[in-house]
Amino acid sequence: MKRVLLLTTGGTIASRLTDEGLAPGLDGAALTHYLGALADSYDLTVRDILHLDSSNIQPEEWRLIAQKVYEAREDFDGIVVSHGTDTMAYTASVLSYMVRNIPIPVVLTGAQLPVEHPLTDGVDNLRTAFAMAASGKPGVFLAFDRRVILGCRAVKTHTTAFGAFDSVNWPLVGRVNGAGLSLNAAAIPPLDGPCRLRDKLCEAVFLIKLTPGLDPEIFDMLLRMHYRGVVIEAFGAGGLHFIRRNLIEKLHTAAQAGMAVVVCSQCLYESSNFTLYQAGQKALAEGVIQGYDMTTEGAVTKLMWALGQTEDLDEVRSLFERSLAGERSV
Ligand code: ASN
Repeated sequence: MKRVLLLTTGGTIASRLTDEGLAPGLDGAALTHYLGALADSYDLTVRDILHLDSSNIQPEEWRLIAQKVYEAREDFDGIVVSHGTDTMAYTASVLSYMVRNIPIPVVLTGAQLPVEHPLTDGVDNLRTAFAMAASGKPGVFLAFDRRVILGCRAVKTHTTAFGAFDSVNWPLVGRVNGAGLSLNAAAIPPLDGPCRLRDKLCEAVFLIKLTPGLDPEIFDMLLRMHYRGVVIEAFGAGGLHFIRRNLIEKLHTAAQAGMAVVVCSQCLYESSNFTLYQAGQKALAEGVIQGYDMTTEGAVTKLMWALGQTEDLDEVRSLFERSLAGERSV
């Protein structure tokens, strides 16, 4: 029997109705009760580490989850982390960097309906997550709606549908069907070294979604607030406005002040290409880093992580030129 560790953190899957709406109230023992006979298929250990709606999961909680995962890596064949869906893609992305090269599967899952609800999707999602955790395939993954997604490529795209997550710019890692759990080996990046816990983060990273006419003074405010990194979701393949309100000028100011700027597309699918248009090339000339086909969640957490590892902006740039866990196509 495969040794599987279930780390619980809260989320809808573990929620109950309170006077103030749904809130996490069930522990891991209650979750496993709903697994029924499935729990007997694994040598299961349960550890409750948090009881939070994932809106309250922040860098402090990411570090705790990463530490618990890292500590358990040699004692289990796989780890399942139950987690709220709202910020699960951020946690999955940041874990991909913090416990990079983890030698076992780490699988995040949750639900759109509490496990106590008669129509819950939670049991099904846990089933998929346990099967992936027992697969022997190393990496950080997200299991939902009978599909397995590479952690740093997952995006929450639906508020209530059971198929809440998409695998963005990356093939599905696995699917559950009549053949069981069918895995796509090509979608699982190979390990490229030993696993070390690298959980230092720089939380001073801001995300800007450009809107037509956005006031460039936003950059002055961010510098005054000591932000060290900014991810800009720019227009289309890669463009920022520079007439009347000159964002490019502010990119120059930001670069001079030592701020790392990553530019992505606000389109969910396909890659950025800032060389295509004048409105993108001008940004590249100011030294911004391209996000290419990374998800916003993958880019924001990578920037927090990279700035936590080094203060040298050239090193940050070189971390973005590489794929650390499959987060960008190279
Ligand atoms: N608000 C919940 C959470 O993220 C949503 C969910 O889990 N479906 O914790």
